[in-house]
Amino acid sequence: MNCGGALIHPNLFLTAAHCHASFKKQVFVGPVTQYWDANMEIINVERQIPFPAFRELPVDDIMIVQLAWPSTKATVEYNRRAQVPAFGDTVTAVGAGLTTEGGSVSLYVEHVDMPTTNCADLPAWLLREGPDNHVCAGRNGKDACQGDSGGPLLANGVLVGIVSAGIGCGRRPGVYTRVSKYLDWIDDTICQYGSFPLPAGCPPVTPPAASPQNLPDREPEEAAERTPSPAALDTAFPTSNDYEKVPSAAGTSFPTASE
Ligand code: 4AZ
Repeated sequence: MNCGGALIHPNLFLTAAHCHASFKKQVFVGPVTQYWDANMEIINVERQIPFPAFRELPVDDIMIVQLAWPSTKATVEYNRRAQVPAFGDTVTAVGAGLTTEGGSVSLYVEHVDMPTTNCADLPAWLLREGPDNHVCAGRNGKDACQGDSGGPLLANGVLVGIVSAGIGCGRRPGVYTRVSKYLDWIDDTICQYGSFPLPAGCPPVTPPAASPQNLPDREPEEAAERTPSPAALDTAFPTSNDYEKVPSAAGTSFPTASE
């Protein structure tokens, strides 16, 4: 079963850590349906960055996937406020997963509006971290289902949750990873793995000046004779190398329909 995700930076999307098997090689970016659509972009996966503490669903079920080149699709704003969504707020789950429990996958990206609900009537194994790390929402037939995992839960168009787990579909509230709990990690990961331009809040990228401390541990005369090989420069300045590589790859490999 496939998973969804939400683009939070041109080359990074947010999804569930338990979706790692779905995002190994390539992803479709767009409003993704089950059949080919000329608006979809096909982009290779560069790396998966699961939240470091993730072990098994539904604890810390959050991951960022780095694309090999940036998407041209619009990114979604992610929620920065711990008090959002408030209890009872209307939230919207988006995905192309099953339309009913045990049913068939949707041919279209669909969405469902529902109120956030109390997580307390879910079994303990679903809420091992306590409700703070989750948003619970839905029931009475309004819910995410298999195949929607990793996809967005929105409040007023802002990403507040990630489809994570549930008991069946439409019977009990669904469990979503609460995005605002992982804000520092998301911000840091964007600064570390995002394509340029980076968000204004990222530390400035200044390649370290070549100095004896940056060279391999050798005798001074030997180090002075050494000219750094291209490979050594790659390791020393990964960010400037990325900067040159990413835009040209986007232009040549997979032109989009609009070009
Ligand atoms: C799943 O298996 C899944 N009802 C995701 C969400 C829900 C159930 C199952 C919520 O991906």
